Amino acid sequence: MEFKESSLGTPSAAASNAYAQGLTQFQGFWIPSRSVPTSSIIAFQKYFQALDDDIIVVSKPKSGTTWLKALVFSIVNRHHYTFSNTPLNSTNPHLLVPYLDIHLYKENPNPDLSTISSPRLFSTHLPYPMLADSIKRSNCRIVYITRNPFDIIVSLWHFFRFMDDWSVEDCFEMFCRGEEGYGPFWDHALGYWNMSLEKPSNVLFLRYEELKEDPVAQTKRLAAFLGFPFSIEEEKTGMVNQIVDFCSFNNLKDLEVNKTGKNPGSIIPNNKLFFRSGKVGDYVNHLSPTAVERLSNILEEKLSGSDLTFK
Ligand code: PAP
Repeated sequence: MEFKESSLGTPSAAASNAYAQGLTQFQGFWIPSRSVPTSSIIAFQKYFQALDDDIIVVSKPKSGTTWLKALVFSIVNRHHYTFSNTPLNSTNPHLLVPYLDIHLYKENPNPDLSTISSPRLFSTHLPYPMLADSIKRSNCRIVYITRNPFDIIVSLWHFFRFMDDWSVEDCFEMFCRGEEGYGPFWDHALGYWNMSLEKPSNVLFLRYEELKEDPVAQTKRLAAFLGFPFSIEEEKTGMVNQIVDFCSFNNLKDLEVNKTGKNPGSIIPNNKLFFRSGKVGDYVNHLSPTAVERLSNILEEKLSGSDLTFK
């Protein structure tokens, strides 16, 4: 196993960028090892035993994870809760669909997950090659969400301003080098893209922009994939729309827990940071056309030979 500390291009950027300084190259990807020690990844890979009905939400940070967790939780638990008593009213989605690496295997190298009721909902930002073998061998379902990388950069830059005095250009440069949390971006996305083609009943590949464009259709697609399809009766009575509305940016961001709450044990100072603007295409306000062209060229090269494209 190879470890390598991140080195930023310029000493001044390195001095001010705590996020980048915390990156460690591990098993071919850049891991934010302050929040995800490599020991917790190793423990997860060694001990996690996937069950066939497990559901695992996967993403790179800032791709729509919080939104997808809320949707998955709502779809799977819709017969257990109403919209007035769902735990989502008082608990941030990240706690309801916990991270295997950032939470569970960090707190305890071999946690007892046997008491969690089925289907168990987990999440991770880890790339496909780093998943526990038991996941790859099992029949469990992986839902992957990705987003156009330009908006990811802007979202990431804003997010880490709570601890980093960095510019959007610093963030952009790191991204282009592939040197950002769980990056390179293209290798992360390609891993799940290829698996979604190879094992379509086990890996669903979603895009933030498609979810924004037609949330009802994508939520139905998601529910069917998860094995919790909406009945005709549910569709008629508006259940899909209600879930979509409940999990919308405007509704979630205004819940007290997401306005003023903080997840216990998290390095993130408040849940509000998970809800910034929730828009597609905000990058045009922050990245120059030259920068966009440069990253587009990098992506074209890195994704060549695959059908994977980003809007
Ligand atoms: P995470 O990796 O830290 O969990 P993640 O949830 O993947 O972050 O992404 C956060 C982005 O999703 C933010 O985008 P922005 O910075 O461009 O605004 C956030 O606003 C957006 N987001 C959060 N919840 C929703 C939602 N319900 N609908 C749409 N976008 C959302």
